[in-house]
Amino acid sequence: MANYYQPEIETASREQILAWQNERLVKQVQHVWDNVPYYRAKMEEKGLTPADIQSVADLHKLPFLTKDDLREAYPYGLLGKPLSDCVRIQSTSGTTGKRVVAFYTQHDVDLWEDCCARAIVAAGGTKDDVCQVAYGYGLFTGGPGMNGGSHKVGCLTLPMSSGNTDRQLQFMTDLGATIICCTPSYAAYLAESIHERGLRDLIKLKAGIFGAEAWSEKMRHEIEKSLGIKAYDIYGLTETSGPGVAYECEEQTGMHINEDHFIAEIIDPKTGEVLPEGSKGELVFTSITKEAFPLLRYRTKDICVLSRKKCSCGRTHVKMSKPMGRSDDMLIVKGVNVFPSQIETVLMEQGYPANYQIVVDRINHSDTLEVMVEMPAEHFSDSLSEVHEKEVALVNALKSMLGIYAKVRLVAPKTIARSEGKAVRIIDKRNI
Ligand code: DLL
Repeated sequence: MANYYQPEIETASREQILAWQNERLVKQVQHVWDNVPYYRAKMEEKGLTPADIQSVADLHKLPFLTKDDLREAYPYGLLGKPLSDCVRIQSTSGTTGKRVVAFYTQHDVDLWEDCCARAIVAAGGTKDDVCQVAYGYGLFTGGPGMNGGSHKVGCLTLPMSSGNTDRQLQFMTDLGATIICCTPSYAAYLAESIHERGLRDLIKLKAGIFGAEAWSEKMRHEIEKSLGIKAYDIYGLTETSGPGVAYECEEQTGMHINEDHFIAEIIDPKTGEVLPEGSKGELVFTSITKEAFPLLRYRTKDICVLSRKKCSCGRTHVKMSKPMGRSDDMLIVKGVNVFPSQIETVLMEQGYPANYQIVVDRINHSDTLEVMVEMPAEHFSDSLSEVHEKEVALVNALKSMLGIYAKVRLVAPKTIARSEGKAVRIIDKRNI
């Protein structure tokens, strides 16, 4: 019994979607050519003019954009509209160098909020719901995007922002929040706090919309079980607007990409070659409706797989798998590729909570990998030898998943700092 926010778009025929994409791509390329000298120069370098792009089939000819381009063009170099037409910026938390600043016209904000509204309705949201938005507000896109989507659906919106767990739980119980939007790691922390305070019976939540960071299926099941909700994934990035680029429906087998606004490609991150459907590779987005910050062939660095298998929810837009990692988050330890998500899967399979940290170092010219993980509270009283046995079991499980030795350190519950936004999972001391 699927619900849609914009049924005629969400369930449009594939032919219709392609027709929209063809028409909008041609217009977008012309818009960029006319208004974004930085990208026009890239096209000229390849000997391209807008006439070379007649349809989606020509997309592969266009040059890529990367985060480095965004930094180089900072702050106004990729603007597609005069500043006087822009009404908003959002920005990334950016760990190094310049931040990414994305610009929006009112029209851009409007379409972005529609995308977030689609996600909320797909999670069962209606005007009768109370939607608690516990993503950060401000420069981060999570709070503002979901806030706008929640308004559009007509939910009573609780603009909590992230953090202040006591206040979150007070509003959640007093105002009977039915939908919670936050990072999955904060959702896990909220669940933990709810149980500790004996509030479980006062919680009316039915759904959670969690994204902005990687989370495993195991973590989904844990959160669903402890909060008694259905947990939906949502994906997006500041560069392409924010949350709502893709979102999950009740099937929970991947996220529908809003293809009336974005064309998705999967490429080989090493060669840039476009890969056939079903291949695992780097996700690339072309925005086809953006006015202020139109990005053509933007390399996300997120590794995933696309699928056009028919979805039981009736939506026809392509689905992306959960990102399996980032091409830049992939650790290379002793020459072996290690994704944090692989480690998380092992930990959760072995019954550990998602509170862990991965520490990579280089000692005597040799890489070391250490996984610090919190013991579940019920095991904390175990004897030293029992703890050691558990560590050995984890070392073996990690070895069979990763193919290399990882030292395991079981630590007391609540030792690893909780995050209110995106969790910090990796400490790579080799870069220091
Ligand atoms: O995290 C936008 C967002 C806010 C998405 C709220 C969902 C909910 P950035 O801070 O620019 O934007 O980070 C974008 O976060 O390239 C992915 O690597 C990662 N990411 C976002 N959603 C997911 C997800 C927001 N559902 C980067 N699963 C992206 C895994 C995700 N990773």
